[in-house]
Amino acid sequence: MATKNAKFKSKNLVAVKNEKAPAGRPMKGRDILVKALENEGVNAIFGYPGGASMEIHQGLTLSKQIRMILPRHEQGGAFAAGGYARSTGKVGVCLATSGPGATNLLTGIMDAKMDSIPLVAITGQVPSTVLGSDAFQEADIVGATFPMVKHSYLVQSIADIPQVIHEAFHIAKSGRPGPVVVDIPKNIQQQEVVANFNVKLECPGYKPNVQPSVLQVKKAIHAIKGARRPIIYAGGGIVSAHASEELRAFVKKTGIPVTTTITGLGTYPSTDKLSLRMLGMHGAVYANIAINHADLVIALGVRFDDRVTGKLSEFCKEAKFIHVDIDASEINKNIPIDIPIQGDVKRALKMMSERMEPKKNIGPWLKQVGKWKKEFPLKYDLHKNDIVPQHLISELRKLADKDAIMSVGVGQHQMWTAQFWDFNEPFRWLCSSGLGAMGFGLPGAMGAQVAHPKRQVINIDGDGSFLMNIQELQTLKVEKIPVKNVVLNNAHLGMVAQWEDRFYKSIRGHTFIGDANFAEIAHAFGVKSESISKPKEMVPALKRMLKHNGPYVLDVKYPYNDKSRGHVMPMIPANHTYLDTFIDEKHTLREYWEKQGTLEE
Ligand SMILES: Cc1ncc(C[n+]2csc(CCOP(=O)(O)OP(=O)(O)O)c2C)c(N)n1
Repeated sequence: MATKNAKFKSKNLVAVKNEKAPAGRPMKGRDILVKALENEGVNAIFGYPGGASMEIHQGLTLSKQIRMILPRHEQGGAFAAGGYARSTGKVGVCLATSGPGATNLLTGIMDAKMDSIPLVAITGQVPSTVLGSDAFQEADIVGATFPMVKHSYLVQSIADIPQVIHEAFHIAKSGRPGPVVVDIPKNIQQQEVVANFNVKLECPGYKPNVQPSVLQVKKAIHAIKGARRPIIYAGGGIVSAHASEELRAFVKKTGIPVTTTITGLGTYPSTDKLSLRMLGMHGAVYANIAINHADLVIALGVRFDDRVTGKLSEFCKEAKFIHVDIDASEINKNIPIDIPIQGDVKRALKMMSERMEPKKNIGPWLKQVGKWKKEFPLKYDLHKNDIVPQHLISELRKLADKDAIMSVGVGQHQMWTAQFWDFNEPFRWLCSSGLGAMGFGLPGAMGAQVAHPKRQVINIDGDGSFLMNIQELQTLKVEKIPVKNVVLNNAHLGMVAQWEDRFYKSIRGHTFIGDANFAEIAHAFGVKSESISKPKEMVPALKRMLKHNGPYVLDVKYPYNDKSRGHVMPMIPANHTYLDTFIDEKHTLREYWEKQGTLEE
């Protein structure tokens, strides 16, 4: 990723000053900031005040364009800004005071970095006159976020504010999107100047190339024409590039099957015949078998994450790779690429589609892929007395609006939702994927609901994850944000307990958390709620939740301690290959094929 950090602004980012002094009345720095944000089209900010940022909050009270949402923890604000961005494709904005306020943003900033989410995090800073003196609530937030951001600014002159904000938004959303920090000392917020909003972009060191090379595209087309077992491996880059339509057109034209990463869910309809749903550690068995039997992998906006590849040296040993990515540093990072295409994946797909004809030589491959799909479906068993989470997710999918936006925490519930929800469109799936940050679900959903007040926004959370930002229930209540929360409450840190069962002889190393009654907690926040535990209660309770026109918490109690239902299956243990997939609780794919006499290694 092209990153630049400037604790003190680098020469090439010094504000472009107009020759003539601007006309107009003097404005405070805080008001210049608010106007600059309005000029970027900002309509919501998730911000928590303090001494070094209250000046900005005063400015925001005067804005007619910007809705200020007060989260109850800065981490909630940063995740909410991420949820806003993930559901719109626009830049999410969060705001915090200096010191502890700023440091509380870190996890949300890192989450945006890992999943390439456009985010601008604004922090108040101690006055520039005392910077570096360990002043009260001073923290070097530019330094602390250095490895997490795409760029950062410590504003040193009030005159720079319009330029800095314009650049920050441009950098956050262009090329490979990511987080940008803007740190503004309090005295600069309070100074006055006649501002110049007529700013131009002057970033000579940052000009991401978007145009794919025609020569490389031609090479890719040649390889695709010749391939007999091609597969598309699509990721979050398709979402960032708004390239889902182009992906669908390319698949329609070529007939090549598609598997997606967890961030790529929704870029291709998961119920389509050519969809192989999600691949990787908890992906569909057939997706992992297919990609490992492919002769050509067309990787689009992906980063060959270890949760996808498993043991790198064994990943897709028979395949050639085409890799399209806007970020040159991703190409050849984990896997040597045969045909690299650096550029905008939307453009690359258009160029390839224009020059492609339908593939006629992949009939046997599609037949084989179809067989695997039939043989290894994603499945679960029902239980007479207990609610089965996968079943609940499938039932909720039937009851929810088709364009509902889904948010999740991190753990088993997250993987079950990824497996059993049908995703048809991008920007409807909010999931801390690369960072895997528990606590994302509720505030992530909150941010999306602010962006889409009329849409259904549902958070399927784990009890452990929900507890990490449970204070945001108060925000939902006070701000009238009608997020629906389903807490899959197994009294455990389920995913870690699953690893304990599989790799540590079920010794519980602090993974039992106790069975809280989340309905009662929600009630105390003034949020409507219900607690259920019996299968027959499930559908009526889900209906009641969806019908309610305010925020809601449905506490779903189910037992963890039944191995035959308690684990997320299938599972490829970390750093293993698709042959080591546990296709059920006890058996690997290797064992299954050995027994059938069909194993070839
Ligand atoms: C902030 C944070 N801390 C720790 C972890 C490690 N971790 C991954 S999954 C998990 C358990 C999640 O439990 P819960 O939210 O109850 O969901 P479940 O797995 O039971 O569905 C933990 C502790 C994490 N991903 N994020």
